[in-house]
Amino acid sequence: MGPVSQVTAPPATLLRAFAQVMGEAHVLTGDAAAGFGVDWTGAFTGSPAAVLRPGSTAEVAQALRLCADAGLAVVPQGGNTGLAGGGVPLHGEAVLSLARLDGLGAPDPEASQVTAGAGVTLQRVADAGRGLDFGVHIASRASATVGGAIATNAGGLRVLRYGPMRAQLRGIEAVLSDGTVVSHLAGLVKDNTGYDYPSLLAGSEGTLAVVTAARLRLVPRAPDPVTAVAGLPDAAAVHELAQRAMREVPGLLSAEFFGQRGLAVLAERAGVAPPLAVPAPVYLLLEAAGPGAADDLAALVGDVPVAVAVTAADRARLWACRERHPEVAGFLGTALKLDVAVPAHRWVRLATGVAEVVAAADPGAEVIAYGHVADGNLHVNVVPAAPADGRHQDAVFSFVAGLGGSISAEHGIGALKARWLPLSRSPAELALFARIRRAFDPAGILNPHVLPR
Ligand code: 2HG
Ligand code: ZN
Repeated sequence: MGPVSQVTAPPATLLRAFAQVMGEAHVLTGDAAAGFGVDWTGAFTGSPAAVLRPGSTAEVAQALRLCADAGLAVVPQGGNTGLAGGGVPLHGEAVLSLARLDGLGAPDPEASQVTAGAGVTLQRVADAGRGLDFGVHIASRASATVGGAIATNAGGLRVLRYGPMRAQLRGIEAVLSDGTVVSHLAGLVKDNTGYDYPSLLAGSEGTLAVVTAARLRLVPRAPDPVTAVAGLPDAAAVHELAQRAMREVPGLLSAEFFGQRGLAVLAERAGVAPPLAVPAPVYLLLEAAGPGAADDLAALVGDVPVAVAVTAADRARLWACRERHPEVAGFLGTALKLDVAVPAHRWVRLATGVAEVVAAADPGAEVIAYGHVADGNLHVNVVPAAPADGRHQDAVFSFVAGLGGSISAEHGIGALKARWLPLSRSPAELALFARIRRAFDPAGILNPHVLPR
């Protein structure tokens, strides 16, 4: 597929046509559009050709038809909390913001499901019904939206229990680049009637179709959660305790890893209270709920130094130590967010070896590593000292590929990792990706610089 023509300033006739579809107030250009061109980390900055803010699925369809006819490339955008630069217009694309699709249906208590517009935040889904919760729990849940979380197949803090965003999908409504609306929202758990395209859209990073709504699984709200933070000597001890927790704590919801360096930065720069009186080199946060959870956690940790919390306020204090880690690198500079995963038995090698691997490429770089230990997922946040010219990705991703891992566990490929995708995917797979993509988006206008085409 050839490159789409890039229109940096759409002609006035096209802007007028967009305004007729969604109202003038929702077609932004110039300064009003600039904020949509920068990602949360500040590492990716582009200039949107225009920002389109449709208010309904029909308006999305009309807008895409106009874009396809004009050859105007489009980057769909949700809460703009992505960390791989996949949701910002780095090549003069138009931004299609789904924020106004914020309708949330009444939850269906019998099916434990709800239908949510693409612009609904994950926090609103979690609060949708009494006694119910949402399985995907991420630190940015107050801003991150359903459409973006599907497009990146977001994971987060409870994947070990409920799976990632893909596992919550019971149906989807989406618009293809020619304006065709495909909708499958009945929410049937058993439904073997052909291709599972909702699952294919999960993790497609806005390249196949624009998600406008989803039917989502809700989970019972976990009763009386208990949160514990154990101080441990090294990554091997973290891994071993997390493995035991998976086997011995039936109510386990989370197993999260962080280190003393990140904690010290958070204490100094953000006033976060350290969990233990005596600092430990590394920490494992465990959360469990349900009958016997407190006893199970106590039996598990034995005489390891631990802080335990049961009230919402105390739990929030312990969680801040982990949930605010994404901010640490930002306090020190502009972060490269490298989100990788390896098979369980290689996680210790990854966690212990990655700082050295980065140091070999850039001795002055700062590395803050933390993550979801039970998923084999490590967030390697790098604050470069040398130019961020790809050397850090080269080093970390080659190391990870050598361990049989993935260069993106839960954040996606975006612009940050595009060059390195062949480390995780074979030529045959990449060619198949391109064929799938052509079937969904023959005009080649959907996020053309993300994923192969
Ligand atoms: C987390 O687990 C998020 O906190 C963000 O996935 C990780 O900022 C990051 O690298
Ligand atoms: Zn994460």
